[in-house]
Amino acid sequence: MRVIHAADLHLGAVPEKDAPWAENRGRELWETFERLIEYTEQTQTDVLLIAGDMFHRQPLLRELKEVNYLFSGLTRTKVVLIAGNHDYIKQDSYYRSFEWCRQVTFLKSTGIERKDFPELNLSVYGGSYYAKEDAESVYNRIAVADERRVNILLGHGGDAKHRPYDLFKLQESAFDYIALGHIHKGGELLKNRIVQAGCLEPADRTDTGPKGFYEGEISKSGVHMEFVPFARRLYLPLDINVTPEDTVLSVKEQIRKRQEAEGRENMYSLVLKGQRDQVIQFPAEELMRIGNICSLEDRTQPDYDLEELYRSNQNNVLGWYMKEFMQKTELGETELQALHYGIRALTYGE
Ligand SMILES: [Mn+2]
Repeated sequence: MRVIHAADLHLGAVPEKDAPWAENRGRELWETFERLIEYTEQTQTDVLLIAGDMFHRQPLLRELKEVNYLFSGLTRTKVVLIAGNHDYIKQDSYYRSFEWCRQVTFLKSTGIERKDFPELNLSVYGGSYYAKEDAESVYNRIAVADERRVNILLGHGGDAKHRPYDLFKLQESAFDYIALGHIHKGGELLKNRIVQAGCLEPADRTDTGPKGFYEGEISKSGVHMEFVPFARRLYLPLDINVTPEDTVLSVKEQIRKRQEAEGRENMYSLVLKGQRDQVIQFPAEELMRIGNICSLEDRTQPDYDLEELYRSNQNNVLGWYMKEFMQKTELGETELQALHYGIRALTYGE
């Protein structure tokens, strides 16, 4: 059968909401989800697994209705959901009473429950969070009812406070495929067997690298699941190597070119490295105005010839200041930074 395994959609999150170039980021998370449902329909997928944190917080009733509307248009697909630590089933959660369309199975037990799909010879095991944290290792010892069926475990967690699991125990289990969520980075813990889907769309700045879902074939004769990049935008590092020949304008041009090459829609953590001409300073605000830069770190050092500067200033306040640093055999980054700030203050009166 054809399966899509996604997780951590974080609908309702509004990343980068203060960035002028990303006002609609919250909306984009929804659009990517809509796109996923369209894709699921187009590919006539049999099972769509959503391994928790479909919502970033408690879902609103109208949000559940929108999600349900999208699921209700699926002509072939069975959707199986669990609640994660972000959208855990709170006392007054709409998850408790919501009536899903026939396509959806919501595994809302606090422990592990099983849902059989006889027409697919499939059993899906899973359960939901009832608190923000749940340190119980619920996934380590689950017995499978019938090994002749395709058995899938749908889980959420993987760190000490969120349903930690022992990879060896999962490996020893009788599950054909273990579809996990929670670790936004994603990855195949065991190829074609134990997989963290990663978040569908980066939900905050720490979610760097490729994002999407896993897709493929699962049957009793084998499992073949592949990562499908699907996010609208990614967070990427952007390192620029500055030389003493560079100016503010030349650096801006380099940033723009790199953004063109790696995708103008992506969001960048900019780091300036190397040596700059001593009269050049990079004004953060001006660089940020290029757009799609979510952080800026200027690690450049001015291109003073320290030895020469020290020699020619030995009898004035600049030399006295430099002496302490120059006597050391090696300077750490912080000391070097302090030395340069001092030189700048004493030389240019800034
Ligand atoms: Mn989570």
